[in-house]
Formats: sequence, structure tokens, C-alpha cells
Amino acid sequence: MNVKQYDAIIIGAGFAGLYMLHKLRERGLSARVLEAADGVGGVWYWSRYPGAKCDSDSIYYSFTFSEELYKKWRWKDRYASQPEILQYLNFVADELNLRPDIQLKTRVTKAKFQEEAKQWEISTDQGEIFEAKYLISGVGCLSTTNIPPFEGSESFKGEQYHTGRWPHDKVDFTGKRVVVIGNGSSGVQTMQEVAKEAKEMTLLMRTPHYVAEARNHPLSKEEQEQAINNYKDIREAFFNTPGGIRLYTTGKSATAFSAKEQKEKLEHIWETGGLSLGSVFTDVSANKEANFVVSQFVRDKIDEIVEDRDTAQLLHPNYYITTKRLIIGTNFYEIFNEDHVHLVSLKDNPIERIVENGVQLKNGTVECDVIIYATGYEAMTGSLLKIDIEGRNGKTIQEKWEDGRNVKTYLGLMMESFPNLFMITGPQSPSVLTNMPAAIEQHVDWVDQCIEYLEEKGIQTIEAQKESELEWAKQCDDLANQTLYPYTNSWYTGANIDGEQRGFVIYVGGLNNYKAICDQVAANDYEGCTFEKLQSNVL
Ligand code: NA7
Repeated sequence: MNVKQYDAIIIGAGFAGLYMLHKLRERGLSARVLEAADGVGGVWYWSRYPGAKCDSDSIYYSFTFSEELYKKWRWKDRYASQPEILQYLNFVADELNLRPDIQLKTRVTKAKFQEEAKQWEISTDQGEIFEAKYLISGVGCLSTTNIPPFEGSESFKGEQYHTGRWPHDKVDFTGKRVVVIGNGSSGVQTMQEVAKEAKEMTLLMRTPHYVAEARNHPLSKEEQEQAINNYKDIREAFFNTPGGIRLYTTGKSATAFSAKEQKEKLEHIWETGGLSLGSVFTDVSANKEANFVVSQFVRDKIDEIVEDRDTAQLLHPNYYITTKRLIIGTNFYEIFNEDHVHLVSLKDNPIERIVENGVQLKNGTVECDVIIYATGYEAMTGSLLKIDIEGRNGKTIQEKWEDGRNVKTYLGLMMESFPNLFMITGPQSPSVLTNMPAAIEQHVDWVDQCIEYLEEKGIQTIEAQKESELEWAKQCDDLANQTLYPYTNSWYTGANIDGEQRGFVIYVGGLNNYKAICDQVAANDYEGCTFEKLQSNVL
């Protein structure tokens, strides 16, 4: 078989894959991106559900590594919609002339480390074999969809869609009865649009979530120009703030304010919109009292907005706010005042099965013509675990991570037994707690510099040490244990799939602190790693 040889194979053509390719090519290495979809974009290629938007301000949802590139693009809205983000990523691919090195419609199925040659052998669903010194995963944190195994879904006579795998053509809901399962970001955004068309819309809700007001709006020419002129400040925010984005904060604990002042601050955020409910006070995610101030504010808002008392009560979230990703929506709670929008809590009335005319719950069937699964993703680890990755001595990633129950990485970037395999925004990095392009740029830059180091020194492999992984996992857990995150079952812990709590898979210490740690590791000649030169010359 014709084996294709590259310095690096990159999996995925989203933000991570595109930037990684650009960096490696600049370094003069041969690299190829393998992407399953028939276009670039990663999660933004697939998530085409109605109303799909990012929840970072779009002026921060861009690459900042090139001032020229940043300044060439103008975002239309405060929160960019999926089509606009997809357009942006296509613009990036063209501007940087990346397409010749991106191979679409090609899914990586297997990657095996070859001990002798000290390189990766990568197989695809197209029957091709690639060999490369470096294997870099840009598969993203949220790309393998979670469709809960409801019995009977094949018997349903109507239409069924998952928000993360939406058809390319518009789905028309006019005159239809639609059931939505799931009310995370995707469900909330979808419902706001579907409610405008559907004859009836019913949300089947397992857990009520906090939905802050987005206040999305078209950006004026002045706002666009202001973003361009603020380029340096935006880039600065990428790496010097916890979330890689400037959010509103008082810089003080909630306890520094009277109840009246707290309310004023929160009202200000509600009116100006966005994710700042989580950052307004410094201790929202760490202190139960501060957290209650903010969570009760949202519950009071729900009571103000939703007219039916029982519905308002059902919509009250009761976990610590921010311990699941805060959602932003546009008049989301208001839609429950419309006669054709219904809410069913699954708490005491769970889904039993899908039947031919709808969804059968414990207490009866909700009849419908369309079911929308807004049930999220096998977050953080799912996409890597789907690939058959085999490291040293036949050890698979599934074995190493015990099928996701015990994730072990060093900095979320590398793993013992998997030499020269780098993960961009992998588990145990700050990833989804940040503005993703910021986390991606930081990771790609770090990997690129690491590769420069290896190439300059003639090193064949780099590999995390077991002890460094243990220390890193402990650091992630210790930090998480100082916060309220572990109190909540969420996809931050993998508990959304089977309810089973796993290790905490996100570094919660902030992108700024994380970057400082990664930079220190590099400055100390990649401490915590082992190296090999060819002929097994261990350094
Ligand atoms: P999320 O945030 O994981 O939300 C998934 C939703 O689906 C959530 O409401 C879940 O309820 C619900 N769900 C999942 N499984 C079931 C079953 N079996 N029965 C009923 N309901 C279920 O995914 P999203 O796609 O909305 O958002 C992911 C990220 O993408 C988001 O943070 C943005 O960054 C973009 P639960 O809360 O688990 O009880």
C-alpha cells in the first residue's frame, strides 16, 4: 500500500486544526489535516441548528495571532451566528491558503505508535495510511454527539434531529408539533427559533438551567471599528484573563456589597447582557453565599418574566450557578408565556421510550411530529475515545483513560505511553471554561514551540512521565475542590452520559495561570517529560 509520509498529521479542521497547520507550515514542516466533514469549520460545520450562536462576544471569537488577519474581518453581530462563524473559518482557510493541505471527507479511524520507527501510523476510513512523527488532535471538546439510547426511536414516524448534526437544508416547523429534549445552550437557542414557527412546542426538561440575557444585536460600524482599534487589548485579554475574554467584574467578593448594591450590579449585567453573571463577583464559583446571591437573582427574574406560577417554579434551577456552563439566550423565559409552548419536567415523569407518534413518558405520551435531541455531547474525551489510538506496547487510549472514567494527561496536552501525540484543548486543560479561540491559540503556540525545541535538538520523541500526570490530575482536582464545581453532575465531570461522576476534566485555575505553568514547563526544558533520540538514545 502507498503510505504517505508527513512530519505531522493533524486531526480536525476547526479553529485548532487550521491554526496548527498554519504554524507547522510556517516552521517548514510538512503537515496534513484530515477532516471527516466535507468542509472546514469543526463543530461549526456540524452545529447548524436554528439559532446556533457562539456565547463569547464575537470580537473575541477570532484568531488574534495575526493583527492583519484580525483587522480584515468584521463581525456582523455581538454574538456571531453559526453561518457567520463558518464563513469566518472559511475566510481564514483562504487567507492563509490552507486548503491544499486539508483533506476533507476523511475520518481518522486508527493511529498506532510504531516503536521501531518512532512515528505514528494513521489509518483513515478512505483506506489510506499516513506516517508522521507528530500526531496532533484538534478534534475539539464538543464534537461527538450524545444521543441517549432511548428505546424505540426507530419506530417514530416523524422527523428526528440532533442539534449537533443538523441537516444542511432548512427544516420547516410550520404547522408541526415539536418536542425538544434538552435545554443546554443548544436547546435554548433552538427553542427560541422553533417556537416562532411550530404549531406546538414542548420542552422535556431534565434539569432547569440558568439562562442569562444575551442582548445580542447587530454591531454598528463604530463598534466594528472600535474592535479593530482595540486589537492589542483583545489579544492581551486572550492570555491575561482567566477566560481569555474581558468580562465585567467588580473585582470584589459579593460580601463587599450591600444587598441593594449587589442587585444593582446584577441588574446592570442583565440589561447589558452576556456571561458576566459568573464574573461579577470574584467568588461566584467558589463561595456558596456569593453563588446564592447570583442564582437567586436569576430565579427572581424567572418569577418576574414567567406568568404561570407552576411553570416558573419548574424553571427554577437549583444547582450552584456557573457549575454547569452558563447559558445566554434571547427572551428565552418569555417563550413560556406563549400558549403554544409547553414545559414538562422529567423529574418525576421520565422518558420511557420513543413511540411511533411521540415520546412516551411515565405519565403518558407527548404526541409530536418532530423530535429535536438537544442532548449535548460526549464532551471532552468522546471524540478521542472514538478513534482507535494505540501507544507504546499496544496500550490503547481507551485502556489508559479507562473509557473516560480516569483521564490521565500532562497539562491536558500530552500523555505517557503516547509519544509525540499532542492534544489541543484536551481534557484537563482550561478548554471549555474559556473563550475557545484563546485557549486554542495558547495550546497551538505551545505545541509549535515544543516541536521547534525537539527539531532543533534532534529529539525523536517527547512523552509525559507518569508522575507528572499524577501530579497534574491532583492539581486539577485540588483546584476544582476549592470551588463549587464538584457539587454538580455535569459534562465537566463526564456525568452527563451515564450519571457517573468521573475525575474533574477541566483545569479551573484560569487560562492566564495555566499559560504561566505551561510556559514554565517549556522554560525548564519540558520538565515532567522524557525524551528519546533515534537509536533509543534516552536523554
Ligand atoms: P449540554 O449543555 O450538555 O445540554 C444537554 C441537555 O440535554 C441538558 O439539558 C441535559 O439535561 C439534556 N439531556 C441529556 N441527556 C438527556 C436524557 N437522557 N434525557 C433528558 N435530557 C437529557 O449540551 P448543549 O449542546 O446544549 O451545549 C454544549 C455546549 O455547546 C455549550 O456549552 C456551548 O458551549 C455550546 P441535564 O442538564 O444533563 O439534566
